[in-house]
Amino acid sequence: MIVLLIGPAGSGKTTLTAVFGNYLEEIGYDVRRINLDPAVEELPYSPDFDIRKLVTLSEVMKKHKIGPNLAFVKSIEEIWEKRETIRNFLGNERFDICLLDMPGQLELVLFHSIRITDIFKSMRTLALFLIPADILKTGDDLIFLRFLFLACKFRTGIETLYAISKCDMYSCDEGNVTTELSEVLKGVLEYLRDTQRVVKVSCVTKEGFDELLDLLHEAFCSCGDLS
Ligand SMILES: Nc1nc2c(ncn2[C@@H]2O[C@H](COP(=O)(O)OP(=O)(O)OP(=O)(O)O)[C@@H](O)[C@H]2O)c(=O)[nH]1
Ligand SMILES: [Mg+2]
Repeated sequence: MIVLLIGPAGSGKTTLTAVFGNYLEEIGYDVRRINLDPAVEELPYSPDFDIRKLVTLSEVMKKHKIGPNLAFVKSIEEIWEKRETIRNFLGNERFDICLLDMPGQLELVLFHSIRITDIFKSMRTLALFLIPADILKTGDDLIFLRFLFLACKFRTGIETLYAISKCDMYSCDEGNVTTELSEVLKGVLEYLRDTQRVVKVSCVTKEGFDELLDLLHEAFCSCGDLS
């Protein structure tokens, strides 16, 4: 099985790849570790496949003379072009579990027109979404993170599970947080029931600006009707 470790920046994907990988080996699993982060400088594990042999963020920045954010977008395109190399590696290896350490830029998983997770889709793949305990304090946080998790699940089309990471550092009693949930859910349902008309804007033709301005004003209007 292949496990894609996804989650917000700094949620512990790389550390889990190292430490959980060691744990799995200790209990007899044949483990592979893949680094798919073109920006990482140092890894706490020795990758069996390292995307930096094919693409690095610094090279992409230099080549295109661009900053790190756009370079990340471009590096996803380059990884996609080289996807057969990754697929061949996986196809030729025999393992019980392959831990795949994804980049922290969640938007690259979610919002890029290329879904790099498609590289692994036809294989026996799960995604594990890490929710770092430090940002899980209230019911609101839980709702937000669950939506983010669901967004990953729908966007990738890969069976996705979630785990709370770094729970040694922070109290992460999801039970406490869940007690606030029903109140928050009521608010979410209200929010989803709201119908807001769709406004389309273009910065080239400047179309839709009047409608956008109307919408912004109406948000503060006592009638509260954005339909
Ligand atoms: N206390 C504690 N610290 C952790 C744990 N997991 C990760 N960390 C720390 O959190 C920081 C970020 O961990 P990483 O594993 O690099 O996180 P990441 O999700 O790979 O980060 P990006 O790739 O930059 O998105 C590091 O300083 C880790 O040592 C954990 O379970 N407990
Ligand atoms: Mg990492």
